[in-house]
Amino acid sequence: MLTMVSGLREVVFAGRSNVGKSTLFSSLLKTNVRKGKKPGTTLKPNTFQVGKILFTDLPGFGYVRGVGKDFNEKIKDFVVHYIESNASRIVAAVEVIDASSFVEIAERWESRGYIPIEVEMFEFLDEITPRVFVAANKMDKVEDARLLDRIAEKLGMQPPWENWKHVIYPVSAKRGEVDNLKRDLKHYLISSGIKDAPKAFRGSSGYR
Ligand SMILES: Nc1nc2c(ncn2[C@@H]2O[C@H](COP(=O)(O)OP(=O)(O)OP(=O)(O)O)[C@@H](O)[C@H]2O)c(=O)[nH]1
Ligand SMILES: [Mg+2]
Repeated sequence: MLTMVSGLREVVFAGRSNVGKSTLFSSLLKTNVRKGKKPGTTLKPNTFQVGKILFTDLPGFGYVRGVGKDFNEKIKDFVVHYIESNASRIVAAVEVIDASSFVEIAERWESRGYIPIEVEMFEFLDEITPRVFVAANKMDKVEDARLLDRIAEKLGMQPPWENWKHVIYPVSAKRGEVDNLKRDLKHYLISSGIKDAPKAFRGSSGYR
């Protein structure tokens, strides 16, 4: 049970390396964080705070070229530990996935007998945070939108994906096509009593 004291509240952005977390963070919010051409650009959290709402862009877990397996494990442990230790103030998590490669990567893991790391992360976030928004990013690279059904299925949601529009948000952070996610995240935060929330988002000024 969350104690709704007047302290800081937090929204975390999590996901594999290179899925576009930092790009999405900057296209939703009135801030510019470092984005990279190379995976592993964000090695420590970027934060953006407006009043009592804190947004955190976490480092990407999963395979990061050139840094070795131990380092990757450390990032994943860091992310899990960060979320666990801040759970009392986290009101939502945005799990960013690369919609154009998610299914293929998940199936590769499954064929080796593993639970895909992004599925595991979704289940973890779903359990520990009050609300998870899955940002299915890089939709500009997806030719057949039915791929979203397969993404939903991998995450344990019965297709069609349209039945899960309050969970799965197809976006293109690079093109700034994020209005669906922006609207629902903003409304969710307002309805959670976070009056500073609207001021944090791009294209919105002041209270509403
Ligand atoms: N095509 C396409 N590319 C995108 C989109 N969003 C981000 N990218 C690209 O994906 C690459 C990684 O973006 P980042 O925002 O740095 O990804 P990240 O998830 O923060 O990466 P880490 O910090 O390494 O975890 C960059 O080259 C972005 O330009 C998108 O919507 N479409
Ligand atoms: Mg990043």
